[in-house]
Amino acid sequence: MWVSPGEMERPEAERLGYLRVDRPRRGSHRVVLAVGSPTQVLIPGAGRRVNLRLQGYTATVCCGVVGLALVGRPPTESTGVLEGRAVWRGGELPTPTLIRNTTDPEVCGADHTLDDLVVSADLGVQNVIAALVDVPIDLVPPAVPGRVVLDNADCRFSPHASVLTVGSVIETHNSDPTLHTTHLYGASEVNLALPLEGQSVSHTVDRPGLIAVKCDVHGWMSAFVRVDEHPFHAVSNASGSFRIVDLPAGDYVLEAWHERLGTRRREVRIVPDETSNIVLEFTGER
Ligand SMILES: [Cu+2]
Repeated sequence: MWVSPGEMERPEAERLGYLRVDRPRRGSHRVVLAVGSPTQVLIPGAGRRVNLRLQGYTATVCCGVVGLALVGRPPTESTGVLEGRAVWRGGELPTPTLIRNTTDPEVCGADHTLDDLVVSADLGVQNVIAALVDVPIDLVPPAVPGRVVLDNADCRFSPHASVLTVGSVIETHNSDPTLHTTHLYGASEVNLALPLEGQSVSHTVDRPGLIAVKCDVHGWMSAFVRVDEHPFHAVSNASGSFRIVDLPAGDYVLEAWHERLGTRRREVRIVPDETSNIVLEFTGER
């Protein structure tokens, strides 16, 4: 993309994040784009013709640029949709691990499962977390923090698997008349105690990665949260299906992870205004 000076006034550039080139000089040189998630680069008035071309994480700057500002992806960029389904291809239908419970049985009941492998009658695998990996930073839209309510209900975490972007909030809630803790391990580490029924506690996730969630009181309670810098991720539902929308057209690698069945990586191609489909097969071999 080539742009000319004067497309943005300096105050606007500073509001969006101004990256100064300290020693502008004639001729071409490269600048690392250190802020934001840019795909469009606008040059505040430099008093002369300025050309700039995005090359991934760097920009090539010509002719004495004094600075540049970065803005988000234009809304007109071509996008597509990815629909997928996680299926069991490992033979006999598996079942979640059963737990005989002796902790708070009057509240939690006597039997539980780890919710660690839920397969539908037509072989769809639930709770597979699918996400694009190595997404170029210039294709990541401006962050929109989200929220997941992680309910401690009937001595289970719900939802069992979820996805968030960096800066989002995990709001854990206790729907049971007993003490639960929401203990996060991995990309975010904190132990949130919920001694009272009806209580909620919030925690902001500030790093990408996988978070394993456990309750210190009830060992069978578990959940997983994947945090990404981008919103191109989803969790398979009860029929094994997932859908990711607003994907910039292009070729990507999709990573699908399941707590018992392991990881699958597949290449996917996103075509503008079309829906791409993918089937992820799990056989029980990690
Ligand atoms: Cu608990």
